[in-house]
Amino acid sequence: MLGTRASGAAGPRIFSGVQPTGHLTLGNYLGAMRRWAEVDQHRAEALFCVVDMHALTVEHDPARVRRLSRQAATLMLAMGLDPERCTVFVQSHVDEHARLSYLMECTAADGEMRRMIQYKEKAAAAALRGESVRVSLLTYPALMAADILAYGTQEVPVGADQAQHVELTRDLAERFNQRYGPTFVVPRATHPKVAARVMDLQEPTSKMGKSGQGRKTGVVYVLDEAEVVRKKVMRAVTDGGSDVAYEPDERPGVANLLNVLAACTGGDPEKLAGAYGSYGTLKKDAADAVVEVLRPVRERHAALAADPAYVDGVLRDGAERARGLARPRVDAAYRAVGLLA
Ligand code: AQP
Repeated sequence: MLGTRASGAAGPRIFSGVQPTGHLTLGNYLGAMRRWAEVDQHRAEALFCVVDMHALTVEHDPARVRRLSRQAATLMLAMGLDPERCTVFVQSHVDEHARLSYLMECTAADGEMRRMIQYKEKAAAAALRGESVRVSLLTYPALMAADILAYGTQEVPVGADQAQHVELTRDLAERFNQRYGPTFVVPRATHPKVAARVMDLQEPTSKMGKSGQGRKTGVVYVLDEAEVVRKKVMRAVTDGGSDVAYEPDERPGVANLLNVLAACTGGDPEKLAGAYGSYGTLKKDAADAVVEVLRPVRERHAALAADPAYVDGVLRDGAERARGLARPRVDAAYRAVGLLA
């Protein structure tokens, strides 16, 4: 049931996405998106998606979601995704995601959804803010499973925080296939060797995250000016002791800086640790490396943002191609569960 790919090269089917819940961060870039552009689109039939419906699972401002969706799509292209090589689109433009999501909800059990770490964390945070918890926050992994399974995806390049959701997707695919006959490919998550979980520079035991209002000093945003990036990295919280050692459990702040530096320069965090005698020089080199990695992305983003008609065209073509790939499988799933053709 595999369709034709944008570029013609053979390879595994790949799908991944990013939510327009905030400005994209260095974590999004190093954990997932850089690989999409540098590796995945060249070796596979790959689809990359702004998963905008996921941004509705928490309190949201419609205008902001719209703005961030456009920005995320523009950044995907600025990071090097080439519409001639891969399919770039917006989730809500392809109805098959929502159609299949319902079947995934009918496959999943309440208990397994409630076990998801992101659900627990975000539901607790919403409760603290006095907000009600949307049902969609609980069922979000069913929609994510649909995003992946609709395309016969084999590999899902994501950061480590998404491993649990991909595991659930595997379970749902296997369960569905067992109950109703072979319909879905069982996918697997892939993670980068380093920086699979970039931590907040001010709270190095928490993931560097983009959601929530307001810009955070521990979060490097992909579109931050070079001087802002430098300041944030130079002010990163480090740990007790003054020698530089790679000990993620005991010294998460320093380990995070070493991971970021290694990811940006192609090095190994443990080996890099031996090359530094003080936190100051490590921070300076990490800041320089991040600035250099993000510079071309920022420059290309500025050029692309000035041409919204081009971005719209890419998304329109992408949605059409994605629809064509997803529809036969989703139709087959509808028939398999007993819905009339
Ligand atoms: N800190 C991170 N380190 C490594 N990878 C990360 N990713 C996200 N943060 C890090 C990876 O980026 C891809 C897209 O992420 P997402 O949009 O699904 O989720 P998010 O950025 O984590 O934003 P959320 O869910 O709105 O919440 P917050 O920001 O509050 O956590 C994924 O592949 C993800 O693994």
